[in-house]
Amino acid sequence: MCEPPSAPGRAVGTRPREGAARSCGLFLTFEGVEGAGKSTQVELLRRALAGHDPIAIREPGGTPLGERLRELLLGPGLDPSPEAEMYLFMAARAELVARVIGPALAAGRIVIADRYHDSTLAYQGGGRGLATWWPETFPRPRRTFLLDLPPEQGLARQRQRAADRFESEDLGFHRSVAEAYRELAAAEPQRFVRLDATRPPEEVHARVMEELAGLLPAASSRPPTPPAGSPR
Ligand code: T5A
Repeated sequence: MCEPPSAPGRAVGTRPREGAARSCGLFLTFEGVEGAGKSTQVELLRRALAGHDPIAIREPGGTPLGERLRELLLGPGLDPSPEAEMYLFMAARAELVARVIGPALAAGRIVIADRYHDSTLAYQGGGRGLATWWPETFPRPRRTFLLDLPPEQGLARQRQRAADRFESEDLGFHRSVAEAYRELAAAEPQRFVRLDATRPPEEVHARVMEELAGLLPAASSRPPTPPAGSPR
């Protein structure tokens, strides 16, 4: 059974929330600008690690509440204020941490996330200019793969489909997001792995696998979970 990490002194009136404090599984996240290839890499990694029965999730989403918030956040019409937007992303994440990520890590599972809290730091912090922070109850990923791609190239990859609320932002916004990601990676070089996302998907995936050598537990004997009904 996993042990909770040693907790620093906690302020009166606060308590660790369910599922958030324990983290003995392996938590991996993918980040980057629009169209950088995150979903492609999450799927390649999920298949490569099938013997470990990993859990793949996307943000915002991954829970009934998170999927509802995703519709509100990405769809047109509501145009929330920047601060309201930030708290809605974090509410979806709090639910995902409590219901999926925390319990999975406590059970020793591998969790692969298509975006996580670094997206809030980059988009709402860098893009919208808000003051952001890392909540104590959100587990830190062991590795975060930052797919480096000039924003204009990522947006060009998405042109075949209708743009959501974020893809419709101007290039200056997306450049600020990209710059924020670079700063986040520079501040935590032991967690972030920057990958050249202009390379073909299989090549990027091979670099991910190289980086994971030594981090992966021995393959589990647990039978793979069928895709239907999985959190992603
Ligand atoms: N957001 C999210 C916030 O503002 N704050 C937050 O806290 C969070 C969590 C999410 C939006 O919400 C914002 C950020 C986002 O704008 P989303 O629909 O989930 O919206 O958008 P993205 O996460 O950006 O996902 P995308 O599907 O747009 O991009 P991906 O996943 O990076 O790219 P992918 O894999 O779908 O690939 C895009 C295209 O490129 C091709 C693929 O085949 C596909 O056609 N491709 C490549 N082409 C060439 N070379 C490669 N290496 C390629 N890899 C993929």
